[in-house]
Amino acid sequence: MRGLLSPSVMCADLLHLADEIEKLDKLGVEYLHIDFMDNKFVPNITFDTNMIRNFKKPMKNIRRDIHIMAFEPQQYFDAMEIDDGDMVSVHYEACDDTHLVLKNIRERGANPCIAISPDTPVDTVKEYLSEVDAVLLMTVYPGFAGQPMAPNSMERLSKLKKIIDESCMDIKIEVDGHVSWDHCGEMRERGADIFVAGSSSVYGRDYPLEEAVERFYTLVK
Ligand code: S6P
Ligand code: MG
Repeated sequence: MRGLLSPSVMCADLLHLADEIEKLDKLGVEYLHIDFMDNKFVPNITFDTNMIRNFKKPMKNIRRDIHIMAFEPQQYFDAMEIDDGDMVSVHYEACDDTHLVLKNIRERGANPCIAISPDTPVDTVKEYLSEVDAVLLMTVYPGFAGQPMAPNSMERLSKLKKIIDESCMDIKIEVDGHVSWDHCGEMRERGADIFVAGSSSVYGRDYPLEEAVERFYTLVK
């Protein structure tokens, strides 16, 4: 299966979001990466829950890939209208009871994912593998687009791939943060399946969106 693309909507043209989403949908892009922040777990704010709910409107085939960078993420699920078709990542570092939060996502018919920040040991995810469909490996510190890659990210990715292979479970690896033109190919080789593409690739404004998407798929096939 080819590498799957999840363009980060916080890096898109914010004044024309419906058009941007429609364009990605028509291009056959798998996911729309939506960052939600509470200004506590991370020192920033992006889209509110109302907007995240409204992102559904222009979507036909593309799916929401909601990355919640917030403490106690379950408090936002109703307002975001999380349901089947959504992929939802919650941070291990932000949940009191991560098992319960992942179960809540599953019960809504969505795909639960566990996210880990760069300073969290990769081994931490072992305990959750039977409850998730993907692990989101942060390759920058959560909170902002346009950052350099966090140290040891490539080694961490290989380690995560080994852990998942050894588990013999069907779990995808999503990489998020400085997934650049220069790094995405190596990330694919090291085992990443889903690629969050932001200002360092698809939204770098160096190519028109259609061309950028095509170029990305070629690099991660
Ligand atoms: C960061 C967020 C990410 C960014 C993405 C942007 O807190 O979770 O999803 O949107 O990293 O891409 P880039 O290429 O600017 O790092
Ligand atoms: Mg993200």
